[in-house]
Amino acid sequence: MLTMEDIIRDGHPTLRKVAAEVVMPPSKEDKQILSSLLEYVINSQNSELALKYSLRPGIGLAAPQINVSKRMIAVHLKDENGTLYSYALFNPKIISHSVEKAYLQSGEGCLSVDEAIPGYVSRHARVTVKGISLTGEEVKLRLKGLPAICFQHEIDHLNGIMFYDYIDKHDPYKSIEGALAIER
Ligand code: K1U
Ligand code: NI
Repeated sequence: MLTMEDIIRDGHPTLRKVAAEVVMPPSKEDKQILSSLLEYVINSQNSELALKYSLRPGIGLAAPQINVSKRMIAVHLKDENGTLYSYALFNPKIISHSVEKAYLQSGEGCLSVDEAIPGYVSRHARVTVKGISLTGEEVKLRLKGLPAICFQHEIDHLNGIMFYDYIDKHDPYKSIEGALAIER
């Protein structure tokens, strides 16, 4: 079981690397790593387990955050309608996206960043993501709202990009023209 001790923090070089594709079919070890990412996110949203193991709550996690530079992510969250998005994917890829932008009104956080970094993070409002599930099926997801933002945040981790890279240093709350503001 993963804990916060397994999560590397900002400044670690792995967080700035482009992660390698996972060779298909995945090895037993890669499947185990991907399952452990999803398990962390689910456990972290369980208040009893979060308290017992000092887990910081998260809605997503990417393999580079546990110092594994391979293209694997897990996401576990509900959208504004209560629909659950619970996915563990190998080699996730954004295959198309909207021109329209969106941002989280409350800003973003990251389990690899211990302090809050205020500001708007510009994202695509809608994305289509493809990837391979733990059972080997190809998954294609059309996403908007918080799920779209979360998948973009996690896929950025696979490319060495941190959420604060998008924040304007001089004006963190600079308005993003035509962008949708998303509440959570
Ligand atoms: O990748 C990570 O570091 C996890 C990160 C993902 C994320 C945050 C904000 C926007 C998009 C993606 C987190 O989960 S930070 C914690 C968080 O946002 C949250 C935790 C519990 C409930 C609701 C939100
Ligand atoms: Ni993050």
